[in-house]
Amino acid sequence: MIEEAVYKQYFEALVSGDRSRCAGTVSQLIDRNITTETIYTDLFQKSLYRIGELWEQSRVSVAVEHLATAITEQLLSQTYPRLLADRRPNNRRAVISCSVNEYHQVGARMVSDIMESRGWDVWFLGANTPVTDLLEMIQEKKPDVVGLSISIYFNMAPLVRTIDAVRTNFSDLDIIVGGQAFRWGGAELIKPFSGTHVISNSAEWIKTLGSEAY
Ligand code: B12
Repeated sequence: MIEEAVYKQYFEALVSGDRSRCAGTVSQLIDRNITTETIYTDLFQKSLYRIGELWEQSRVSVAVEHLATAITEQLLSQTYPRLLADRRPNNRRAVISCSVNEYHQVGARMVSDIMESRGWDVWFLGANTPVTDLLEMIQEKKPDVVGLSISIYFNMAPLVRTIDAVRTNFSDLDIIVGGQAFRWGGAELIKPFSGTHVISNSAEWIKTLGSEAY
């Protein structure tokens, strides 16, 4: 658990763009054996959600939001080696990508990192992957699961087209979709596709990863 005072200290540093102070807080949490999954959700995710609220209310600029995201991406790289320390390969493979037109990639990257730490081999493709390139990657890597991320509701139609293409070309491949777009609905559009699961929040997908199906 991350104390409110520690979170606040980190958040102030993040908003002011103080990368080294943010990194210092993360190092201290690592020294205290706070799990990487906790750091991801209770520090990185929580602070970016807050930045989003402040941006929506015009209380921080786009520049501040970009800076905070860039710092967070660097901190993900800082914590990544630790995630792999106790990794035991499970011989399962996943391709994780953002959907077409989807530029929010931090959540999908976190999903990829945590799956990797749980033993998966993961290929994380980042933002806005065109459907044909995604299909080629699936053909090449032959994953057990493909994960698609979507944060913006208006990207739901391209997501559905992507799922349709994946299902048409790889009839048995498990598909998981997640991300904040589902806060505004959309799960019913995914339901008709067999073997496709919507996972709406991090607690749910961490639980799913630990279940027998995965
Ligand atoms: C950073 C940011 C950006 C950056 C992203 C850069 C990058 N490198 O990723 C940039 C500048 C590109 C951006 C652009 C836009 N953004 Co923006 N952005 C954000 C912000 C502040 C943080 C996003 C983030 O990283 N969150 C933290 C991650 C860890 O959380 P997460 O994505 O939810 O992921 C977790 C879970 O959802 C889940 N998950 C996610 N993906 C998957 C996939 C699978 C398979 C599974 C199982 C689970 C899963 O697990 C993750 C880990 O726990 C959010 C605020 C917010 N609430 O998140 C706004 C936010 C998402 N953006 C918003 C908007 C409106 C936009 C723009 C439309 C703005 C504009 N007018 O141009 C554009 C759209 C661009 C596009 N086409 O995608 C709105 C969306 C509102 C809505 N109703 O849809 C938000 C919520 C801000 C707000 N409060 O209004 N943005």
